[in-house]
Amino acid sequence: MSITRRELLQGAAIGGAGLVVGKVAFGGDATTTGDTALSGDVGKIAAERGLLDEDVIHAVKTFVAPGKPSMDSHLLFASGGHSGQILVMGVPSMKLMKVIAVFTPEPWQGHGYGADSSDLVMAAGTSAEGGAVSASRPKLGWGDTHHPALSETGGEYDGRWIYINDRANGRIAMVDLRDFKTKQIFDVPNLETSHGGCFVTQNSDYVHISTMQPTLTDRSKAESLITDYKNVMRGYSTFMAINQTTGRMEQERSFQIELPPYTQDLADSGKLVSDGYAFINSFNTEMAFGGNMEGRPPMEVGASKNDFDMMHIINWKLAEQVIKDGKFEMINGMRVIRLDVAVAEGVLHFVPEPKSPHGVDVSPDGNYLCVGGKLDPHVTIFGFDKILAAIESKDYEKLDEFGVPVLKFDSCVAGRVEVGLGPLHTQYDDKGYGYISLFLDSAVAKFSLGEPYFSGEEAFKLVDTLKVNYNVGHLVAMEGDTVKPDGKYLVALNKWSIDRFPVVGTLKPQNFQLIDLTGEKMELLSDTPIGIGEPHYVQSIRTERIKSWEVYPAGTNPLTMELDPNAVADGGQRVERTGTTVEAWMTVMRSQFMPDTLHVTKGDKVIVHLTNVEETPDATHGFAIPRYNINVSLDPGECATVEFIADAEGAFAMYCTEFCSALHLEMQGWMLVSV
Ligand code: RUQ
Ligand code: CUA
Repeated sequence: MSITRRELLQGAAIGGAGLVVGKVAFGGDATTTGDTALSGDVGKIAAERGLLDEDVIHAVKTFVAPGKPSMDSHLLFASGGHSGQILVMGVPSMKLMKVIAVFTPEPWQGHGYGADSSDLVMAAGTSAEGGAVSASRPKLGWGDTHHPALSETGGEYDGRWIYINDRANGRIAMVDLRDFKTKQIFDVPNLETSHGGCFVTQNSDYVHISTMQPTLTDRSKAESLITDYKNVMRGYSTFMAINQTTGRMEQERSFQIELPPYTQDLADSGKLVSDGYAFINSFNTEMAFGGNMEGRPPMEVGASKNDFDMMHIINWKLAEQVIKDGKFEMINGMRVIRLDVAVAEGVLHFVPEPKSPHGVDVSPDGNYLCVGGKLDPHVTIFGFDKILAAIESKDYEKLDEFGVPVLKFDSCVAGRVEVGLGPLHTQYDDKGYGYISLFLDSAVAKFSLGEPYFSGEEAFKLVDTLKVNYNVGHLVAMEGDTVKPDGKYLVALNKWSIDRFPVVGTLKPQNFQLIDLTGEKMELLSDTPIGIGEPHYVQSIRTERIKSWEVYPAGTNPLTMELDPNAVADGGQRVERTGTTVEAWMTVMRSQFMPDTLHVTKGDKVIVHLTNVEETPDATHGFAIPRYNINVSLDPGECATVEFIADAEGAFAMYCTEFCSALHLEMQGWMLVSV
């Protein structure tokens, strides 16, 4: 849908674009209102609201009329930052559709309040072998979601699963897109924190994550971080194998590659010509670790000394072979290829990258790697063909202090484009352009790639810049990470929103700005405040690729997506006592629980199997015993189990938390706990 300003003002092409003009007259009336060229009712309303012509055009380009949800051509899956969740939004409407509960308990969906399906997922995510949690504060009650990764087939999104990393604790979660629920949280061994990823390989064989701050390899020697950083700290690049039926990560088939204790930053997967490779940026090759009170420079100074840091080039297909050959060590339950082995086997190479780099993003054809150096005004564009040739001819500049061969910078660079200050992350459209965020300039720069997209004078050129407001981090173009981007729209994820929205307290919302990519110049269409968390990265997918279920087959446990053996059919109800265990099989439907009264003795173990027997989409019921902190959400067809000890006596109200019918308030019951 692309309407020029002229067409819109003339009322032409609108029907063809699928928009209904109805009573609104464009250009039908000769009189204009104020200094707008819009006429009739539209001109009048625009003038009253202080809107300019282009504002109206932008509104028409992004408005989704009531009852026409299909007009959102794409969905965004945005990280929710340290809210620990994923936000689902429509494009171009930019409306929030859903918050998917991931690392943090979320009461609306009953995530983490007693149901087996979410409690088990959350508990499993805190048990890495070799991991440590405080005994006095043992529960990881939050995560810091950063980089979502949609599953891919042949480098295109397939709408099966989405993975996201927990920057805080080095975990990865898997969300099943059949029901938009979190099915697995995996605490990756040997990772204290994470950043590099998530990305999936082009056929979702693996989901990748690497360390951010490196890991202390011997927990019992904390002070050796100060005295012996270079030897006791290590980074890890992790390839978590994905089960192709369930989407779950499988530790036994996964592996890690040990890395020097630099700070591994963003990473991306090779695709097409570079399939089988992974690329991880790093900074702090200085190996600074702060200590300003002890006379050492603060981290920001210590880590910014070198003119070049090192992009890690990992040949993971070769690493698979090294693992097969048994050249690994088991560390905390994970198969690890040691650094010296990775070097000897040719799994790991470095190429210098300028000035504290941040994003590395692989182009749709797989050949270009665009790197933004936070302290360098250029985007540096590496050619994978050049990198491969340099590896093959051993075109090394030197070996770094860990023995890793460093390829010659000049041999690997395809082009450099001066784009502006603070370049970070690159996205791609369908025409061979890259779009890079400029944090310091608060802008987006559009530049051209080289062959086969552009050649000669036209290649590697800055072609447009657009101001955004303000302090932009990531960008997302529609399917802009895939082998076939859609172009059309770009979203800038701005960290600050000064003056853009009404003041809603001292913490202001962040600002997503929607940008039209269909014209020659980028055009800002809308601002959207994000009231939940600090989104870091977003992936976008064509709406039609999502084939979510609307109701579960009766009695489905979301954890297995199969019939739960404890599900009851319509109207079934049963209570059994064995010793001090009371087990109930309960039917949940409009507008009652069956049974609705539970008699237990103080100290009993209570197990309740709940089945929502509804077959109507949206007929979700809740099951809460508030004073026991139990709050379960049961979607139509869903079966869940709650288990607890009845350790407080009294008559406890049970009720349904969703307004499910006219007699929703009547949907309640009692748990009677006697001594
Ligand atoms: S990065 S701070 Cu995605 Cu620019 Cu995490
Ligand atoms: Cu069921 Cu309200």
